[in-house]
Amino acid sequence: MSKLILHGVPVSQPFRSVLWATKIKGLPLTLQTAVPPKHTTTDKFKALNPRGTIPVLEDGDFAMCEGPAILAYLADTHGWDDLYPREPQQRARVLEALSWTVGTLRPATSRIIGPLMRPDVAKRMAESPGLGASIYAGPADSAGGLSHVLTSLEAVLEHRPFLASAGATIADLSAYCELGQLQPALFSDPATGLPLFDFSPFARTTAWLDRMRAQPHHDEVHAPLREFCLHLTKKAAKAKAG
Ligand SMILES: N[C@@H](CCC(=O)N[C@@H](CS)C(=O)NCC(=O)O)C(=O)O
Repeated sequence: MSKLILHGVPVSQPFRSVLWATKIKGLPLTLQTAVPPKHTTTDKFKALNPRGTIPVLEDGDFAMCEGPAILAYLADTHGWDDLYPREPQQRARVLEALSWTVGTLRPATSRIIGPLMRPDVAKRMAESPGLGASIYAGPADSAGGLSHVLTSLEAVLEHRPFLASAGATIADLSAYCELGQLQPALFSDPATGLPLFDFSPFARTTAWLDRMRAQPHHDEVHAPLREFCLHLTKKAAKAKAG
């Protein structure tokens, strides 16, 4: 058994980004299923991560949470300098893009996909429509919010092919796991089969998504997301049929 244990589920965006990096780098990892909120509210899980979120990484007697921080930790401890450069200004670009993903991109994408994936999130959003940029909760014009966010992404991608540099870094893995899940090939509205977002006005973003889909292990890491969407689609059809 690897001394590294990753807790979570592959339909979780930050979990997927960490799993993807370890597959790209061939780093052995033990996976431990933790489904929120069922498994993440237990005392045992809270001892590992008092915030009660996935992913959580255990490295011997050290445990940590937050996908981007886990990516940075693994890169530093395993010398993944291509994915997380050590030169201060290059590293600053990666941190800039990671901060944007967590603070700006993820709230916008989660508002679209969160309620489709999780009934408890849908309920929370319906009860608190004015919670602004809080994760999984926000204004009803969620697609409009994401369009605004992607306008700024388009401006960044005018300068370089990936978010922080000429090659993919941990920032691209993290951002793609949030945004890429809205592509129809990975997830569509289970009730209607319709795409979750129209990427066609965003040419540079579309080209970046293509570049990210071409990264090693993309399909393998994203297969569970597609399977989950198909499962929800079947469930919705069954419910409709009565
Ligand atoms: N910023 C955190 C977000 C972690 C997070 O919110 N994870 C979700 C699943 S994707 C979760 O565990 N939610 C707990 C819950 O909904 O009870 C990260 O990047 O890891």
